[in-house]
Amino acid sequence: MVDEKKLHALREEALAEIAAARDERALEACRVKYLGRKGQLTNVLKSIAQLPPELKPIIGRLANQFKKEIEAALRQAKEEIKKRQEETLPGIDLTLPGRPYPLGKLHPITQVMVELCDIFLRMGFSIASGPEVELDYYNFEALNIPQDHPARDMQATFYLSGDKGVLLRTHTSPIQIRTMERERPPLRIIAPGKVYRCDSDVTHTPMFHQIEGLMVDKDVSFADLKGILTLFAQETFGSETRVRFRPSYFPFTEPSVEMDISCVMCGGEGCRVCGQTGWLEILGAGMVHPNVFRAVGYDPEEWVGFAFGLGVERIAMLKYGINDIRLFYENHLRFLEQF
Ligand code: 2NM
Repeated sequence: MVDEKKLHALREEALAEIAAARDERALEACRVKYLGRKGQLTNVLKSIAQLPPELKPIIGRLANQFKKEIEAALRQAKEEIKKRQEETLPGIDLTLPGRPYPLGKLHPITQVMVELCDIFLRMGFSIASGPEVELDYYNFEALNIPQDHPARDMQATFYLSGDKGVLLRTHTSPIQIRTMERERPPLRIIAPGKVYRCDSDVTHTPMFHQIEGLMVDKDVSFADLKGILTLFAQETFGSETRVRFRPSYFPFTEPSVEMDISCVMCGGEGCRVCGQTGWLEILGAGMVHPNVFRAVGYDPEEWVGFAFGLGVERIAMLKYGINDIRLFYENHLRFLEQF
């Protein structure tokens, strides 16, 4: 026969076992033991009918109250076990940092190309482009470099046709010629791109990059050339950079000059990089030759212009203190990742 004392003891036992259960299986065992079809509390509830009438309501009420309490305790314990399992999923530690994600970037030569082009874009120049496979006419003839001109050997050309009429452009000047053929002045353009010369050592690769520029108007002067190229040098190498212009020769400009900057390594004192001169050559330039204007149908009496050309790899080498141009094209990640 159950009495109140036994019933209280049964409740204590059940709640203690539920509290001690570590997993869902242990919890289910508790439920079966007390509330199952043959569970201890179920048996009590079944036996109420045989109790003396005065005990029936007391034991009945108590047993039903305990049943609810045990059911609630089972529910709560189940939820806590589930929560603890979610927090400790095997093999997944949500506090670990993410895996490093290697980012790609632009090639250093492309980075310098963009940087140099931006300087000219800010000064009002527009970007022009053209084919890398060119005709002799655009690469040489229209640039005042006739068939027998020594400048043709100077730029060891890759020819693509037996009659030498088709070639890989040796400079980006044919872009300027094509642009002048298409458009009337005033003109202010830069021509960035790949160029090809049969040449290979620590300072030459068979393919390299050039940026050439051209400004044509009624009243462009050599002073404009000096002003724009001085500003370009100071934007590229720092505002303390000094420049000097030396007389030179190009078939497509007259007069022609080469521009030097004060040495980026020693600041002009003289060092190994500048060969103790304090100066570094960075570009060639000049006033466009009247024959070039005639070739594109501009009247040389009406229009004047200046043009310039520079090698992007050379500027990148000076900017970053690199002594072998081939490093740019060996594609070693430990080199490329530094930029
Ligand atoms: C240079 C140096 C001087 C040049 C000239 C032209 C054109 F098409 F307008 F005649 N384009 N680029 C030029 C002038 C290029 O490179 C060292």
